[in-house]
Amino acid sequence: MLDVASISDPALRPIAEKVLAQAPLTHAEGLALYATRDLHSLGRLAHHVRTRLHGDRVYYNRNRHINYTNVCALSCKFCSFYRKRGEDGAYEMPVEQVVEIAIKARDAGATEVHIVGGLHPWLKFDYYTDMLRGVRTACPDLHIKAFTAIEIIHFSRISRQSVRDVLIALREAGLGSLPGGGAEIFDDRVHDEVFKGKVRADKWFEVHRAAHTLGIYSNATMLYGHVETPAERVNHFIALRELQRESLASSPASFNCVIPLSFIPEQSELGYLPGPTGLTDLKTLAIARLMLDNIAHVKAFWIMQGLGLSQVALDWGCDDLDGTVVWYDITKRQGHGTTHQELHLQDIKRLVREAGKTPVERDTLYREVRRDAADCIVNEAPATVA
Ligand code: V47
Repeated sequence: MLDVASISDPALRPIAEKVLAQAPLTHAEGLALYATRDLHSLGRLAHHVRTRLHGDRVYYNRNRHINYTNVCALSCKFCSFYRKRGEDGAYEMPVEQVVEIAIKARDAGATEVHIVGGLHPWLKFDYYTDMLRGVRTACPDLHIKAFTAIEIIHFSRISRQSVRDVLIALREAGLGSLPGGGAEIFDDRVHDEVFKGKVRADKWFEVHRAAHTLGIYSNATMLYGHVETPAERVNHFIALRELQRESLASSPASFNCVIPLSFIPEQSELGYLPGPTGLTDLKTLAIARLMLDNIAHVKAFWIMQGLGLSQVALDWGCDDLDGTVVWYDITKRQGHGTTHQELHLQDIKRLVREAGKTPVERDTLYREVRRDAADCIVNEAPATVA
């Protein structure tokens, strides 16, 4: 049990009382968490919540990220992934190539493919539905988590359909859930400075609200450590908490997890920025856990936080590490400049066990996946773990 009297920063004590009472924290309390120098108490508070929700379990999945194109109509300053049409290194994968990667992933034991790309200026909506159908037909048991809210808005424009109709068409073609990307920071000042040209926060929310209403689960991200302030990060968390409250009031479909993404400046237009420090990483992950009392999981995405810090984060509010990933093109730090960024199963388990926790393989919807000695999934209908 957390001992409030042992907290040395007096500003944290009333917050700790609220955390123990499971009451939602205010904006001012979120700021007090960022301002504190009592780091151990902040970590303990987040760990208390994480342990209450998940015990010593740490979730991971066997997945493949597939980035089908890096051609993008946008030019976000934080992004080193996008290329313009015809530019050196620009690519778009034919549908067959995406399907081939999915088949290899399935054969290697993956339960999920995570498919996202740039806003390609000339691919038609059929390309995306054909891609989903192709993967679903070849691998009926593979969960397809695909397309950020920004891509969904782009599809709505190119196909002249409402967001809702686009989601229905994608689900019909095989879409299982939406990833959390494209959220960046929900703030007009930051938007205009760093990702002008992208739709604003209201559109991101429109997509996730529509998805939840249709029974489609999704995730949520926040890109931190560039030009945003702690106050803007806390606003971002509160906006997510509000939509989650609204979604949970009407349907079980909601945000599965929140993923605070640590900004990697290299090769981007913001390459002159230092990027977040280890303390900003740890504080942001812990504060995400404390502010988002109605989102079950907080993911430390090892690709961006790095393996070392992600392991430490398991004691700072995080209960999920994403997964095996294998190929990742959006940032390349863990791949030493290449897209091959793979975390082997034995390494995930070793990291988790060394942190004194129990590794639990999950599927996209956080149901436990059990396997036999031959690596075949043995649970027919996986049990929900949180
Ligand atoms: O939307 C882009 C971010 C996101 C950089 O839903 C950058 O399970 C850091 O959303 N440094 C895509 N981040 C990744 C994403 C994601 C990742 C893992 C799991 C899930 C999930 C979602 O990457 C983009 C953007 O916010 N990003 N550039 C950068 N230089």
